[in-house]
Amino acid sequence: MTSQTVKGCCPLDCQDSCSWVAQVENGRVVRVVGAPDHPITRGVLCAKVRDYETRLDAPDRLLHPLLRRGPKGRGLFQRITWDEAVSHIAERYGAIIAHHGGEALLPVNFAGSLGVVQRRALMRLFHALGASRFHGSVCGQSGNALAAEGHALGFDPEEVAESRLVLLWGTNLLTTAPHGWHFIKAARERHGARVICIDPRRTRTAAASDEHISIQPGSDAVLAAGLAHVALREGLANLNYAQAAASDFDAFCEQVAPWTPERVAGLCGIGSDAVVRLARELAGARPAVIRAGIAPQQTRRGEALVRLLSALSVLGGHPAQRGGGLLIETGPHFHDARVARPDLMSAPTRSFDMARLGETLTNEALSPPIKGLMIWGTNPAVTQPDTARVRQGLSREDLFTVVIEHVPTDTAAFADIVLPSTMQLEHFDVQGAWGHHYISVNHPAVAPRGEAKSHGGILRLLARRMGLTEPALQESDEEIAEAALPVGMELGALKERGWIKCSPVGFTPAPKVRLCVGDGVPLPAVAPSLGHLQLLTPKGLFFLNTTFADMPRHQQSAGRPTLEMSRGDAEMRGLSDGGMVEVRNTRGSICAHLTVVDAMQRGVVALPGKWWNMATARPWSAVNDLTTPAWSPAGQPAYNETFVEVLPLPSCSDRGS
Ligand SMILES: Nc1nc2c(c(=O)[nH]1)N[C@H]1C(S)=C(S)[C@@H](COP(=O)(O)OP(=O)(O)OC[C@H]3O[C@@H](n4cnc5c(=O)[nH]c(N)nc54)[C@H](O)[C@@H]3O)O[C@H]1N2
Ligand SMILES: Nc1nc2c(c(=O)[nH]1)N[C@H]1C(S)=C(S)[C@@H](COP(=O)(O)OP(=O)(O)OC[C@H]3O[C@@H](n4cnc5c(=O)[nH]c(N)nc54)[C@H](O)[C@@H]3O)O[C@H]1N2
Ligand code: SF4
Ligand SMILES: [Mo]
Repeated sequence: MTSQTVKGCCPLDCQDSCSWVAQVENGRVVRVVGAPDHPITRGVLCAKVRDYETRLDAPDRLLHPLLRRGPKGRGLFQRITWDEAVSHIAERYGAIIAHHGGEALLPVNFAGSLGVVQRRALMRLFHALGASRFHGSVCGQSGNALAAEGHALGFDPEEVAESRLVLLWGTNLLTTAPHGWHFIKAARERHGARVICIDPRRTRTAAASDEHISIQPGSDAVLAAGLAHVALREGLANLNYAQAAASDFDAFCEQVAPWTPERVAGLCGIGSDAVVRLARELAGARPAVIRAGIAPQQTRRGEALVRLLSALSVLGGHPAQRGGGLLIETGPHFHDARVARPDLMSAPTRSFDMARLGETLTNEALSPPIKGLMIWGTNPAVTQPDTARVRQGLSREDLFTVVIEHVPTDTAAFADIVLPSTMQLEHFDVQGAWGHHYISVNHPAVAPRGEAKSHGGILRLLARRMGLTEPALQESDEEIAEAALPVGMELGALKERGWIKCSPVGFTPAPKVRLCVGDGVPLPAVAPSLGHLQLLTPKGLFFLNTTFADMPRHQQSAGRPTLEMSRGDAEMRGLSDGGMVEVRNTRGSICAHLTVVDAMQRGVVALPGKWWNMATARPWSAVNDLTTPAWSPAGQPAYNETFVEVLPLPSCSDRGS
């Protein structure tokens, strides 16, 4: 028997970017365990990834290239060889470029794998072809916009251990970035830090906190304005710090002046005394961390929310002390974007917001129209707002679509060609993180299953077949990865050590940031309309967005698509716990099982986990069939501004199709 351990890291779109050790026996991965000596991972992987080796043999794993053999969206394919697939793609892309120009091609990618090779290598091909580009985010674009203005949105999470108050603002940390809890625990033990969680739902994180403040979704910016109001009125603000950090401090004081605790309380669904108490506690902590999630940004007024959270942090002078300040996201000093080699473009090309794919693909006024698509590391037919329009675009007969995937997703069902991608245990990669300061390496533990290829491998094949001679298109995966390392970091050292901490030096907060919300009033994003329920679609414990929803173990752990509703709302509608319901609005309708919960804001329902149709063989399960096609000015999709009705349903199969 041969047995060996291989150092790697988790590629999923999660702030913890864990390092792992794969135990390989006779050429098979028998176990994947958290790296015991990694300062964040500390030997533990989460409920999703603790049996990651089973993902290699997912029952629906894609093992060969496929060619479409039926109407788009049906997922009917026939197996072809790599040679046939590559020829077909080269021919179709070539013809599109000849007739419409390079900009008729569009790559679309998100964070399915955070590895730089898997994520960025293929961009070299599209840059060299003069393809259209993409920008924006389906995740936290409001935060990105404020960071670009110079707001400090993060710091080393290990410093949270020095915090005296942890304000968990719209984050279900124990589910979505569980290793962050190590440092909260340390702050409690060392400094008796209090932990307060602000969330419309009583999540496991809320339950583990010292206090849960249940809030009306979308009203957080108002609460923040109220907290600032009290801090200023009671002389609790750190005026020296705030005046030095803000470009518009006086105007900000005027802006929050009308936001009395009483006025705020009504809009937020919390008591005015709680607003005053929280303001005093936040101002008095030396320092406090405002640890915010992504979900509260996901409205049309996401930028206002992030700006006001930053203002609260500045007003208390929290960033001046170790362990204090706003922490939404942070990453190591790492040049992810360099891997894409934008210099390979001979001239700058047009760029589309990747969070508006439905619009781009159905826009008849585009010149040239998008005629060729390549999608990897994202599942837009399930995750984008207004998925009906995304699917409408993907259904176009004149659109040639290549999807690179691990499993046959709802998006892959629309592809003309599907290419099988390697998984993290099968390829070499290197990655940064968006929740800590470590750069991690991933060594392949086993040979690829079937005919799966790394994205570097796919790049090299396609570039050669398309007659592109640029050396950057033939680099090895290790050479591609190396481009992302900061100056002075040796790939050899990283390969040996597994991870290296490298705190950011590139980002310096602007000397003065703007605290005022542009249009004056931080009103809630939405005024709930009578009789309708606001639908939240938070993250599930056993899925990573849509990933793992096809795995038997994960499905079994997650149970079934479940809608959480407050007892009062359920009684009003005559709905009972465990019953089947239809969740619908003018855009669509899905089925779920009802769970009646006690601690939940009235007027709010939540459907955790991103279920999808191909994985569950349950049609009508994808929540974005219902979400509002709306975006903030910065392009933040407003998933959480969705209103629905909930009706009893004897069974989903009664619905017909
Ligand atoms: N297990 C697991 N972990 C994940 C993911 C996953 O799918 N599964 N996804 C990863 C990704 S891509 C991301 S972006 C992060 C997201 O991480 P989080 O932002 O922490 O995740 P969510 O569950 O979307 O939202 C957190 C909480 O915000 C609450 N919330 C919703 N709207 C509001 C609001 O208006 N105000 C307030 N105060 N609270 C609100 C929800 O009830 C929810 O409990 O998680 C990452 N980690
Ligand atoms: N209603 C609603 N919509 C949401 C959200 C929400 O909370 N509510 N969350 C939003 C957020 S925060 C995010 S980040 C987005 C996520 O949106 P997506 O990025 O589209 O979601 P994922 O499920 O993470 O999709 C990743 C896909 O990449 C594939 N993949 C993983 N690794 C590789 C690889 O190495 N190679 C290839 N080729 N493919 C790979 C996976 O199999 C999976 O199908 O969804 C957004 N949409
Ligand atoms: S999903 Fe997150 S918590 Fe789980 S193993 Fe990966 S990085 Fe760690
Ligand atoms: Mo995300």
